[in-house]
Amino acid sequence: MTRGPLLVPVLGDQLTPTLSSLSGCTPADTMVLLMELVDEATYVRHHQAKIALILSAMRHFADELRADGWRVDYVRLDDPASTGSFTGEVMRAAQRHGARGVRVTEPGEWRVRQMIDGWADATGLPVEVLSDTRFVCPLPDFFQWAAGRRESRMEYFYRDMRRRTGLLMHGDQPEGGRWNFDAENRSGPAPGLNPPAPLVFAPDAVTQDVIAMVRDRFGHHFGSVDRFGWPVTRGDAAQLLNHFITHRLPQFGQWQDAMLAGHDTMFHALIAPAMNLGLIDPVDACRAAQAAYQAGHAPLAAVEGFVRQIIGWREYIRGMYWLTMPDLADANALNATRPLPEFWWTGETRMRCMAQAVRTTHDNAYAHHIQRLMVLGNFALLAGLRPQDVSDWFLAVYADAYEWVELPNVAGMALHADGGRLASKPYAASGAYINRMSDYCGSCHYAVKQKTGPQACPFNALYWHFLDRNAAKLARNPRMAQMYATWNRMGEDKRADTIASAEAFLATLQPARPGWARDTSS
Ligand code: FAD
Ligand code: DLZ
Ligand code: SF4
Repeated sequence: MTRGPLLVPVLGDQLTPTLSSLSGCTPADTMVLLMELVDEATYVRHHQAKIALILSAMRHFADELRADGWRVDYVRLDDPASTGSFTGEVMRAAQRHGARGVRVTEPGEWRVRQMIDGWADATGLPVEVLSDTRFVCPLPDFFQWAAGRRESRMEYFYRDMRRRTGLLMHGDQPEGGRWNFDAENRSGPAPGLNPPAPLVFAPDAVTQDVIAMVRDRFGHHFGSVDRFGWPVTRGDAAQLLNHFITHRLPQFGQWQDAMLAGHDTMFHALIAPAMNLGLIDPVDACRAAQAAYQAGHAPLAAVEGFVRQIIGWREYIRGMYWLTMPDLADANALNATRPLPEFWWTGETRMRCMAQAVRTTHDNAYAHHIQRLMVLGNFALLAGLRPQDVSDWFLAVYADAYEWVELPNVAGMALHADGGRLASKPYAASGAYINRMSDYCGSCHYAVKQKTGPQACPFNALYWHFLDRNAAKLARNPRMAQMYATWNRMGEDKRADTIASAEAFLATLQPARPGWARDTSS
């Protein structure tokens, strides 16, 4: 019988010392395995900065574990013997160390779960898969919560999470007497609004090495590493969170939905990349925000808004991912078939809002929530872009993108491709919304107030085109009734003009060249 160590593979987004797979293990009896993998960098062609972030954070985490006394086997990307895949490397490591078994925390992605489910056969060893305790809601609890309901809406789930964590609670009652202060969190930008500069971290020697390797191996991927400034250690991530709590949280709520040209981060926290890697604990982040409220530093509406995003939306999105996979990956309830346009990769468009969103995505591997939902997502919804193309794009380009959080946001929240399981109505909006929430439209090539014709803001005619072509699926939704009533009241000529205008715009869209998101050579 083999008496070697227990092999504990730690995946690239499991960089947490209290990870369930490590808890209860003793360093002397355990071999931790971290793997830099070509397959993971290329199954979609991730943004260069995202690859640099993950690999640098992995290298720093290996050092952190070694400093805590763990034995770490670290497979580098350029290891000539590497197979490039999770399964291949677990098999090699199991042999190398004569492992007696494998222990792993459940992964974030369906695709990786399928691989792990094959490890027992591949290695001939017992494989234990443990729950990811870095989330507030264990998956079985989410499934049970969803099973008893006709509609599994976020708001009710969120209240359960408030009760479960005790965040912003007085006994069983919500702080301030209300669960939700969303209505106070929707202001358009005020004149002179000047968000604070984001905190950026100069790459240390480890990150510089990784950046050089990424330029060399993945320089043809979308994006740039020229302005890389993400935190890659637990200490830097804590500093980023503190910076947010001190300088941004007090105004986060009020300007949460606002957009300003050139201000790529507004008052947002910028913590999702670090949190999704495991460098920031979600509940700790919420407690820090709660403490700021208790100290009188930040208003309740801002703090509640922040807490809702994390223990509400983030947890709910994860639950919905595992509840609806694998079907969610192919969902296309609105039969949207238009290919992703090339300008999503090049940024070459005269639509100023879209150009701003693609530029910050390219430069920083980041765009804030309203750019993702109400500019990019809204465009994809109205133009009828194919959900799988849109999802590949979102998965590739953002530093915080892993399928468990990207796919439900794209297919469910932005595109309504899940038929409304996640959101009760599509987030569809015309140019007026973007004009109200941003300063983009004033110097755009297009006229936001013009409804039809080549100079008109494309969102305007596209909005009605979307409603018209999806009437059979959406007109009976009570939350859409007013929009359909307005459309039906419009004169025949005006409607025909609107449809023609939208179709003229759609005809100008050049489909993206193959190979941006996925390798199409084989
Ligand atoms: P803030 O705006 O400061 O919010 C604070 C935190 O709340 C975030 O860090 C995040 O952890 C959490 N949060 C807020 N909204 C959501 C949400 N809808 N789902 C999950 N967590 C949320 N988030 C990702 O982490 N990865 C993704 O790949 C991703 N893809 C998205 C795609 C679309 C189409 C949309 C509409 C949203 C997506 N989001 C994604 C959610 C959200 O936009 C990002 O979490 C946020 O922009 C990250 O920036 P921040 O840390 O500055 O967030
Ligand atoms: C996204 C990513 C990348 C680019 N590289 C690695 C890697 O080299 N090694 C690794 O363990 N994980 C990587 N990841 C994250 C995985 O693709 C995967 O998304 C997560 O482990 C979630 O299942
Ligand atoms: Fe975007 Fe239309 Fe405004 Fe131009 S006019 S920035 S396309 S919403």
